[in-house]
Amino acid sequence: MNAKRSVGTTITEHILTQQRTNPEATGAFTTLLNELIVAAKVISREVNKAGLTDILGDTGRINVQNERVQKLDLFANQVIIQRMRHVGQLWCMASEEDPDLIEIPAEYPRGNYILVFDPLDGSSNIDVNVSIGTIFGVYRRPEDSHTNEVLLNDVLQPGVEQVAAGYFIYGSSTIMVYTTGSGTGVHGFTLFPSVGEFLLSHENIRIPEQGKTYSVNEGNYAYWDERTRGLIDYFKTPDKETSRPYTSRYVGSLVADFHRNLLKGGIFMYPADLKDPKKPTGKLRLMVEANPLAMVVEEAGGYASDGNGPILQIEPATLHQRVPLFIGSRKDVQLAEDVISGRRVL
Ligand code: AHM
Ligand code: MG
Repeated sequence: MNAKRSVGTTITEHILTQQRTNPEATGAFTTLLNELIVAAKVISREVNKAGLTDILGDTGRINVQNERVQKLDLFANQVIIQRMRHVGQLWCMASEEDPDLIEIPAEYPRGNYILVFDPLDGSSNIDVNVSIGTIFGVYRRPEDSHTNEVLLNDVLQPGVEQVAAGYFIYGSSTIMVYTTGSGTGVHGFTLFPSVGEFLLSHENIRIPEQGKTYSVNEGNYAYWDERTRGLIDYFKTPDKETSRPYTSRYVGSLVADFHRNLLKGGIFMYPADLKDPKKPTGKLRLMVEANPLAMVVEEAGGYASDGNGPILQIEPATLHQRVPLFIGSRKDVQLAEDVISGRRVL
């Protein structure tokens, strides 16, 4: 697609064009993605007026991760579930906000796709007008699944099995970034509120091989092991030859931190820490946060690791399992993996 023709390309047009290049495509996936986009537009509208309505704030309910659920999280979760359950393309869904799988009610037809999502990531930032986002991944129901029952095992697939992944970022503008993998590229679309359409704004995003930015919550320094501390110290230590020190940027919304690093280069880290001995594996969730962004970053030429190997190869054991996450520019993440795994001593 040349630059001239891509001006004004809507997301729907883009998905349809991609669909036509795949002779096996039935249009089911296009329908699914279109409905998700409608849900995101509704969430975006609500996020934009959050400061104006009493929807802002805390419901007092505690979610499955033992965190307080804010009203907008609940709203976003409901919007996605209600819009997606009737499209007829989904076998089931899984959300960060729900402890169990979300089944498709009997009155609606079921399909063969599985949608996993974090409806509103970065929830601690809702009240303070900092960017937040929706993260999603799409899988196919395993072909050897013959029962009519929805099984957890259908969903617990490694990230490499995703057929699509992406996110919506509700920031200074609302942007959707998605990929369908297999060399189709990562593309970004900006919502034009006056026309209510996502238009192609970032075609074929490539993340720089190496960045100059590191993003991590350094307040956790005291809870990290020696290797992790050494790694962060490395990024901060001046060295002309390797363009150090790196710049530190950390918003506290994964989508926002990831999106900046995707466009400009850099590494985002949420390492394992010893703060809560019951959760020695970091904070972020494999299925709804790490895997979708890992698919995006790898398709854009970057890498995502848990400190030992690729995020996308991890066989999930539970729906809400957490994982250490190092994600971004390939060289930076490879270095992090080498250090965390002990293969390289700095
Ligand atoms: P959430 O899903 O409850 O919003 O939590 C995930 C968020 C990420 O967006 C962000 O990267 C991380 O938590 C920030 O955590 P911390 O405040 O510990 O730095
Ligand atoms: Mg989240």
